[in-house]
Amino acid sequence: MTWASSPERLAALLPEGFTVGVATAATQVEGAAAEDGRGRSTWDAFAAQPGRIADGTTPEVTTDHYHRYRDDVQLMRELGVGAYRFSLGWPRIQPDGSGPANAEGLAFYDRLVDELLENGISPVATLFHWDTPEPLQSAGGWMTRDTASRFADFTALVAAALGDRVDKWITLNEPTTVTLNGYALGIHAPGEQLLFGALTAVHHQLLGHGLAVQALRAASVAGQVGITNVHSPVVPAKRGFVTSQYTKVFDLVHNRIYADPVLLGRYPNVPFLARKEFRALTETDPADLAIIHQPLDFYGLNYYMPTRIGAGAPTDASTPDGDAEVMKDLPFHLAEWPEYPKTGFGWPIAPEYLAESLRDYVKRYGDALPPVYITEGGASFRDVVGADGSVDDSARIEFLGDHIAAALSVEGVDLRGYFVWTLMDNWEWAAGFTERFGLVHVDFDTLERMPKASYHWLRQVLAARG
Ligand code: IFM
Repeated sequence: MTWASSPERLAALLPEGFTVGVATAATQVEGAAAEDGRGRSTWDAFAAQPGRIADGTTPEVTTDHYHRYRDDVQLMRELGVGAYRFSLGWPRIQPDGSGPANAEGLAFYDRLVDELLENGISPVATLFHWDTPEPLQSAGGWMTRDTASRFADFTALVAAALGDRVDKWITLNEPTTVTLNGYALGIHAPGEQLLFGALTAVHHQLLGHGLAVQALRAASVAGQVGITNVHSPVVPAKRGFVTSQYTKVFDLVHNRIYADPVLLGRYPNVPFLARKEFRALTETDPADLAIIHQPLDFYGLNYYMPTRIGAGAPTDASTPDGDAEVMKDLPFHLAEWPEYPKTGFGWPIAPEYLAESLRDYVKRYGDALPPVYITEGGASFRDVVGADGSVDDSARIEFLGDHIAAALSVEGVDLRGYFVWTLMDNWEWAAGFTERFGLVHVDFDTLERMPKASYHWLRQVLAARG
């Protein structure tokens, strides 16, 4: 066990008022995919295509949170977390992606928010966690500018219904992942393989973010407003000009082209060798940047792992989230991290890079950086269920303790909280049910929930806080 996996030691590090929460997303936990008027999302369509999901499963049932949310809120209450980050299913609320709200769909979130508040847990709502309604996807999804306006309309609908009770609003979750996995590499919905052509989807997502912030402010929502992206510090595999240029390009693609326009109101400078590829961003209308650059109450950062870049085309198709043959067309590759232990997904466990991410944000954005929440952090492991039903996931305990402690070690950042990904094992996108990230084990046949050792550990940490 590492130093920070002692509950007492970790509890002593947590500043007063620091939020410890858990996070989920609608597609991954709700199920009830055809109930109460819910429409289809791009992920329903993607999962229905043969070969797209590792175990051939779909978002149809997942953990059935839609029906079991009361039990799940009790699990959170017993755990002692202060906040629950969930996402509002766009096709559940607006089945076609436009027009009036589906009252039954909206009523689910109304019940969920009230249940959380009655149990002393702050509701943190993500507006877009990847579930573009299928009709909007068929019209081009985020490659189409109109999707940004439809997203603003959706935001206005939910702001009117929940704006008096939601504590924090997150416009987009991980636009990086949507762009890279969904539009560039084709391993997530909608399955496009556009490589740098996917950058058009960046601008439209960010425009959607800006318009959504405006819609939330226009509705005078009581809660705070922010955005979440996944940050991966990018480092070169070796010295040399070419490797350093590709490292910069990947840093832009993964991190800067999102955070810079949101926090600074401009797209970053692009290395000469990639000027042409980034035109979809660098030649945009400055009026759009003014919309994207909205004052925010907080910035959400998800952190899982760093990235190492080597020059030269990849020799295999592997990416952190699955194989993408199209990767081989790139002039650089994602290099290994042999010096670190790995999660079940094979991701390097490197908490010092979370600290590095925060230091980097402070340095790059200075006063433009609002208070920060780590809105996701966690790890998948091949958990083994013991004969008595218990799951001894000590690797997850170490992961969480070390990452929270690393984040808290950084000076000069106004860090307000850490949300564990995730409350319970769920449907991990293209990996289906093969990667388990939860504090609570879910038997996907019976849907029975069984707290793992990491759940009991976090409960001890939070209890020891006093
Ligand atoms: O499960 C995902 C989540 O939806 C977004 N962030 C990364 C998690 C783990 O892959």
